[in-house]
Order: sequence, then structure tokens, then C-alpha cells
Amino acid sequence: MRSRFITLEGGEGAGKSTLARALAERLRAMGVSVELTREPGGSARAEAIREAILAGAIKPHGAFAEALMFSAARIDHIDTLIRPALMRGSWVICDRFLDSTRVYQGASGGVDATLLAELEAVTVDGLLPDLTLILDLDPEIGLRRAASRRHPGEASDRFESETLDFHRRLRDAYLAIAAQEPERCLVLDATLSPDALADAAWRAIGERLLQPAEV
Ligand code: T5A
Repeated sequence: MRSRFITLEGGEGAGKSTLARALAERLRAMGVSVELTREPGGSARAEAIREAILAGAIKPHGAFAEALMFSAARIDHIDTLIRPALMRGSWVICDRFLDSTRVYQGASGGVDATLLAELEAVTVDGLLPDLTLILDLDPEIGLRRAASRRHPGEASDRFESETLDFHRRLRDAYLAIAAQEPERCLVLDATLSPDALADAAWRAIGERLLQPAEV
């Protein structure tokens, strides 16, 4: 079976990490080798950048500087983990990837889309996901889910603490990407239970990524 690259996208608390784990488990049960990873992060250097960004250390420098930092993390992640895994035939499931930069730093953060497209092109150097599952959820619900998971006294992170309007723009931007790139993207209803969401994603993988002989 050839390798595939799946990314999961959506707003805060939409259920991406939960779904990523469920899909990895189902694929491994079929005997498929799977790398489960995330952005920002996924490699030692990218995880260090993650810590700085989510602590708000780059925020004073503006949304374009944050886009550069996410891109630096992505380059290391691609070079050290994603491409090597795909080259050896593993499937890669990545919790957030390039669409997060398009919507968080672009649509909601205000960085020019053409500039971001140029940055994206040099960052991913031709590597695009085979399938992007966009978990669509009212941001008020997603932010409540994210908040309910925090320990007492724990502060919200750099992006969770943005305005509701910022999060609404994210949702619209994700839906616009899905409409522009229907071959790559599929929108899933993130109000479904974790099991129902995993079933819907699994059907999409079967229909879009697996050849009849592989099912
Ligand atoms: N970012 C990232 C950018 O701005 N630009 C970029 O280029 C990139 C790559 C990353 C932040 O960085 C930003 C976006 C983010 O703000 P993060 O902590 O990784 O930070 O944030 P998220 O990716 O949003 O991760 P979360 O953990 O907050 O959300 P998930 O993964 O969508 O949600 P999950 O699965 O952890 O679930 C959240 C809660 O909801 C429950 C879970 O049990 C959990 O308690 N849940 C469900 N409840 C009901 N129904 C379901 N279907 C559920 N699924 C999960």
C-alpha cells in the first residue's frame, strides 16, 4: 500500500486530536504503518518553536512574524519527519498543517494572501496533503470544549484568547478553502460524537484514498 498524507484542520477544540488518534488506531488495526504528528511541532526544533509561539512570545512582532515562525517549524517537521515517513511507505496523519497558516495568520490575522501563498510554496516545496479533513464547528462550542479541558488556573493560549470574531473568521475561511479545493478537502460536522465523526472520516478515507484492492 502506498503512503498517504492526511491533515486535520478546524478551529479550537473542534476534535482534531481526538479524531487523529482514532484514525491512526483504525489504520494500524489494518496493518498500516502510521506516523501521527501535529503542527506546530512534530520534531524537536518545531516543538521548541511551538512553545514560544503559544506562550505569546512572537505576538508582539505581528502576524507575519508568526507566519514565518510557523513556516520555520513546518520546514523542520517536513524534512525530519513527514517526508522520511512518506518515503518509507508510512501514512502520515498531521493535526494541523498549511491551512492553519492560511486561516489563522491570513484570513483572521490579516497577512496578505499572496504573500502567504509565496511563503507556503517555499515552505512545503510541493508537498500537499492527499486529503484534508476540515472539522466544522461553531467556535463558541469549540472554545468551550477547549476551556473545559484546561486545569483550574491554567490560562488560555495565544490563539484561544483571541476574540470570537477572530474565531468566526477562521471558520468562514476554512469553509472557503474547502469550496475552492474540493478534491483535497472535505468538511465534516464536528458536532457529531467522536465515534460518529471517526466513522464519517473513515468513509471518506475509503472512498478517496484507498484502491478497491486495499479495502
Ligand atoms: N496555529 C497553528 C496557527 O495559528 N498557525 C499555524 O500554522 C498552525 C499550525 C495550536 C495553535 O496554533 C495555531 C492554531 C492553534 O491555536 P493547539 O493546542 O495544537 O495549538 O490547538 P488545537 O490544534 O486547536 O488543539 P485543541 O486540542 O485545542 O483542539 P482539537 O485537537 O481540535 O480538539 P481535541 O480533540 O483535543 O478535543 C478538545 C476537547 O473536546 C472533546 C475532547 O475530549 C477534549 O476535551 N472532544 C469532543 N467533544 C464532543 N464531540 C466530539 N466529537 C469531540 N472530540 C473531542
